[in-house]
Amino acid sequence: TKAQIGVTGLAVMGSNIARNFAHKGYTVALHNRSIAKTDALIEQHGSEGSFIRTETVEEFIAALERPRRVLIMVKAGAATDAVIEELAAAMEPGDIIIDGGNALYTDTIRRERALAERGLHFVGAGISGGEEGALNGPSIMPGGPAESYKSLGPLLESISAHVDGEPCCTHIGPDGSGHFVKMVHNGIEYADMQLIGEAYDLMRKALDMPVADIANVFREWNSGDLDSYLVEITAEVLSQVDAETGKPLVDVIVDAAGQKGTGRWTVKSALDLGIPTTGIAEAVFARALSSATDQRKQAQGLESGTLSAAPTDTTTFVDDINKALYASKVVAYAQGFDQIAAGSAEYGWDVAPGDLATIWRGGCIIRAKFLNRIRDAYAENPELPSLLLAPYFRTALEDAVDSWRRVVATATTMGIPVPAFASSLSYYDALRSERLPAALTQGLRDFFGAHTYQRIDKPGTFHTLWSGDRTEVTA
Ligand code: NBP
Repeated sequence: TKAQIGVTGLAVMGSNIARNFAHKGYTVALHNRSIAKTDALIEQHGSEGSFIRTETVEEFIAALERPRRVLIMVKAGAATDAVIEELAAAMEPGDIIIDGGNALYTDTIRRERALAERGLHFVGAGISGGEEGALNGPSIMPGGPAESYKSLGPLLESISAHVDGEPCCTHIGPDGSGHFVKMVHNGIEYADMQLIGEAYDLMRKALDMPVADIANVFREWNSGDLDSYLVEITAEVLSQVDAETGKPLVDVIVDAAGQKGTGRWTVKSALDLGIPTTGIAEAVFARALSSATDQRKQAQGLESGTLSAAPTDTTTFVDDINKALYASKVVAYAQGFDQIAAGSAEYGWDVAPGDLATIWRGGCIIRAKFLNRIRDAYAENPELPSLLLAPYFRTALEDAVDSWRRVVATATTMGIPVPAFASSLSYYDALRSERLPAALTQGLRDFFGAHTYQRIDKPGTFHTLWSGDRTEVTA
C-alpha cells in the first residue's frame, strides 16, 4: 500500500502530526534528514497506526499515492527552502507540497510562485497548538490554491481540533494568506500573554496578593467571559511550586521574555500596512524591555514619585482588573482583525474574518470562549468597521470602561507598568474621539515641509504661506 500523506521533519511537531494522521486511519510515509528521528518514531509509536519508514527523498516520494501530498515540518527559513528543492526535484506536476512551519508569508508567496511554474501546488499552512495540539488536534490555517484544498482539505480537517462538530481548519485564501493569518494569530497571542502578565502584576504589586491566591483568581476567571486556554494555563503556571526552593516557580524564573520572531513580523507588517496594532506592538516591546537586563539593572532605584493611590478593596479591584483585561483583549483582537483585513485587501486574498474566529475556537494557543462572540459578530455583519463596534462588544466595553480607567489610573499612580492596558485604553479613546490632535500635526507638517492640509469646511488642498504673509493658498 501507498501512503496518503508524507511528513518530512520529524522533530516534536512533525512526529506528533504524523501520529495524528495515523490515528485517523491514514497511512503515513515518514522522512527526516537524519534517520535517527524516523527510527525513534517507529520504535516508540510504530504500533499506533500505519507508517512507512523511508530513508531517502526518492524512497519517500515513491511511497506516496498520487497526487502526492507532503507536509514539511522543519525549521522555518533556509531549511524549508532546502527541503522544498529536494522534494520538488523528485515530484511530478499536480503533486502538493505543504509547509506547516512558521514561515514568513512573503517567503510563502515567493515559494508558491516558483513551484507553480514547475506545475507543483504549494500550500503554506499555519499550524497552531504546540506539541499537544499537533498530536490531538491543532488549529490549521492553510493557504495556497483553492484547487489543492479539495484534495487536501479532508485530510487536514480530520486531524484538526473540532468545536461543536466543526473542524478548526478551513481554506484561508491564496498563496501566503494562511501563514499571514497564523502570524497575526501569534501576534494576538503575544498581546494576550502581555495582558495576562499585567493583570497578574497588578494583583501582586497593587494588592499584595500571594501567588497561590492569584492562581485561584485566574482559575475562577476561566469559568467566565475570560474562559481561554491561556488563562487556564496561567493558573497552572502560578500554582507550580519550585521543588528546590519551595517558592512559587514564577519567582525563580528569570524575568526576561524570549521571542522567536512571529510577534516582530506582525508588527513590521502592521507598520507597512499602516494599521495601528498597538496592543501587539506593546507586547513585543515589553518582551524586548524585559530582556534589556543590564539597562534595567542600572535603572534600579529611579524614584517612582510621591503619588500612590492604592486600591482600598481587593475584591472590587480584582473585578476591575478582570474587566480591564477583557476590554484590552477585545482591542487586541479588533486590531489583529483589522490587520488581517488590510493584508487581505493588499494581497487580494479575500479572507473571511468569521472563518478565522471559527477555526481559532479550538486547537490553537489563543482558543477562547469569546471567539464564539467574534464569530457571531462577523456573521451578523461581515463588513464590521471594527470589532469594537459590534453590538455585543460595544456594550461589553462600555460596561468595562470605568474599571479599565481605574486600573490604568491606579497602576500609573503606583508606578506599575501596564503598557498594554494603557495603550489599548488610549486606542479606545482615540477611536471614539470626535477630534484628534492630528489637525495640529498637519499644521506643523505644513509649516516646516509645505506638506499641505485639507479643511473641514470646503474641498481642496491648502497651504499657508508660513514664511511669507501667512495667507492661505490653494495647493
Ligand atoms: P524545529 O523547528 O526544531 O526543526 C527541527 C527539524 O528541522 C528536524 O527535523 C531537523 O532535521 C529539520 N531540519 C533542520 Br533544523 N535543518 C534542515 C535542513 N537543512 N534540511 C532538512 N531538515 C532540516 O522543529 P519543531 O519545533 O518540531 O517545529 C517544526 C516547525 O513547526 C517549525 O517551522 C516551527 O516554527 C513550527 N511550529 C512549531 C511549534 C512548536 O510549538 N514547536 C508550533 C507551531 C509551529 P534533523 O533531525 O536532521 O536535525
